[in-house]
Amino acid sequence: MNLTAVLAMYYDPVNCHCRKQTGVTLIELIISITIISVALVATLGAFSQSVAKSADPAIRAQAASIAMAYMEEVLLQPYADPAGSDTGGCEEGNSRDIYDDVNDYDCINDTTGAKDRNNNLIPGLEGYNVQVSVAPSTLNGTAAQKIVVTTTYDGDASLKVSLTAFRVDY
Ligand SMILES: [Ca+2]
Ligand SMILES: [Ca+2]
Repeated sequence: MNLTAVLAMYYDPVNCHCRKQTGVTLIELIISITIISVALVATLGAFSQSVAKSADPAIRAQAASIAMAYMEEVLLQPYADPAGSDTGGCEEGNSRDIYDDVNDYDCINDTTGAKDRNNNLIPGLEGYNVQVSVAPSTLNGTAAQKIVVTTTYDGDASLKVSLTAFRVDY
């Protein structure tokens, strides 16, 4: 086979191996764009759903802030009633403004909004609910009161912030 015959084989315009297309046709381009669009719509749809279902960060931060404020107030109280008449619960009933020991706060169940130390509703925080439980416990073998503060939000049943602390008799 001479050179002419070889060239004719490779450059034969009929049986051509030399004129392969290097681009894409319009049909291939349209199909590719369609597939990418469908994938993009599906991805964005899943993303927006997960964002919509997650709790608002501002509301979660506010709930945590309320829980910390209640917890701080409880921890600052004397371990037992100063009058020496501690019953192990809330001797003062629901009168938070005269609570004077840690386990008095076991009666706190604010379902109409977060309240201040004087038992007054705090404007703007009516949607938050706060429950406090105080129970005898031990911390590394030392008698302690276990305090749990739980905050929820009326507008989002999935939102729940819970803080736990131990108060020893120091
Ligand atoms: Ca008391
Ligand atoms: Ca008490």
